[in-house]
Amino acid sequence: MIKLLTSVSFVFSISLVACASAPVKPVPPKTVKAKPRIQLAQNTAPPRKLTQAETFLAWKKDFTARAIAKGYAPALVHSVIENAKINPRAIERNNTQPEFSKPIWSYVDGAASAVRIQEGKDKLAQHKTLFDQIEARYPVDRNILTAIWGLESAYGKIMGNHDIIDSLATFAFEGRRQKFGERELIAVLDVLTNQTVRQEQLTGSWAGAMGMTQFIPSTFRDYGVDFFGDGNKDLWASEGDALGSAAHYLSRHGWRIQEPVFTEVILPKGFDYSLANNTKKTISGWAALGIRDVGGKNWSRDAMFLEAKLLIPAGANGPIFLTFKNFDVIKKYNNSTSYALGITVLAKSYQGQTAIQRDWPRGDIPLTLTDRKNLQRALTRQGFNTKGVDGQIGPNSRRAIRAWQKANGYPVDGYVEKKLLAKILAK
Ligand SMILES: [Ca+2]
Repeated sequence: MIKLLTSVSFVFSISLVACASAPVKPVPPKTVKAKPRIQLAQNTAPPRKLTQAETFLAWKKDFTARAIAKGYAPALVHSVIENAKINPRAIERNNTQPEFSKPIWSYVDGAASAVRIQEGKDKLAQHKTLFDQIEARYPVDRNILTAIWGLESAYGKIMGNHDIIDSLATFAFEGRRQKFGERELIAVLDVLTNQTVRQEQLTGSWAGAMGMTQFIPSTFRDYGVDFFGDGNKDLWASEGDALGSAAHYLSRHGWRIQEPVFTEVILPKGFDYSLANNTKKTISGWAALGIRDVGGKNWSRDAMFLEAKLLIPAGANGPIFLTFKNFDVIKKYNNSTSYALGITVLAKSYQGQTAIQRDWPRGDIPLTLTDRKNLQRALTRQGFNTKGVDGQIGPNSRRAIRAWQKANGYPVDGYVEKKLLAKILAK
């Protein structure tokens, strides 16, 4: 599920950062022609609210007309849209924002479960020739590809059996994923126009992600490959097509075969945590600030030139990382820090390597959605403006948290769990 803005890996995605939410909006009314005066005088009651079925039908007619106007074959558009049904699961998931967050360590541990590691090792052995062929065409680490395969669909065992067109039409006709739904339906029209896939193949998650690598239709259209050239891009039954497509995607987003994904580090006392997240420096630049490899090793000469960003996902008491370009490339696949860590830990596990040395602060309890809103209100009330109360901890909230920590004598790591929240609320 490669995604654009939102993570589409809903099977495993967690909401450390909550999804954007918006109230459910009805489809805007069409332009109403002026009615005869006499009717206006009589018609004083407010218009009846359309039923869901009526709104959906109106959307279908409107979308069909617009797609045909864009030049898609009318017969194709009708065959895609006419039989689309509302997917109740998609409606339900569309309208709820999860209240509870899973701690990052429980996601990362779960990603590299013993079963998933063993199955991945088996897949690497079983498909060795295929991976040789894929790596020859796209220079991407096979362990990472296998980890993506394992996390996205349990190596092809859990791909979802929803009709993708139903899910996307459901998003498109109302709610907070309207733009996504429409854009992805257009992508469906593109791939069916190209005839590289058949409409009945298009099954997947309630969220619109398909096949072993959980591609949404626009990703399928832009990055899907027919690896052995049999005329069908089969992300559901062909390992070559699925893994080749994922490799193509990572490669086009800038995967660097010679570089690691991240390296774990320790910070010197009194380190300026505000350098975390976005500041890019070479390893040599970070070393000059006193950052060291967690195991005390010296970095190689070559490594000193690599550019990296500092990641502090669980505060000053958790493991801390320098992340490289490849970390960002994995986040292009699924925009989640936990996902990028989980994929890398799993990929290293296939080779018997441990990616993270220091333990997580497992006693910490993550904030719920309500907690995050209360946090934003309390900070703003105390003069540390979060610029809104939406339960999403973005750059403004992070800045406000750091300012509060600084003013109150806490480590300025921008990390808040239940205990610190209680202290902030008590002020
Ligand atoms: Ca194929």
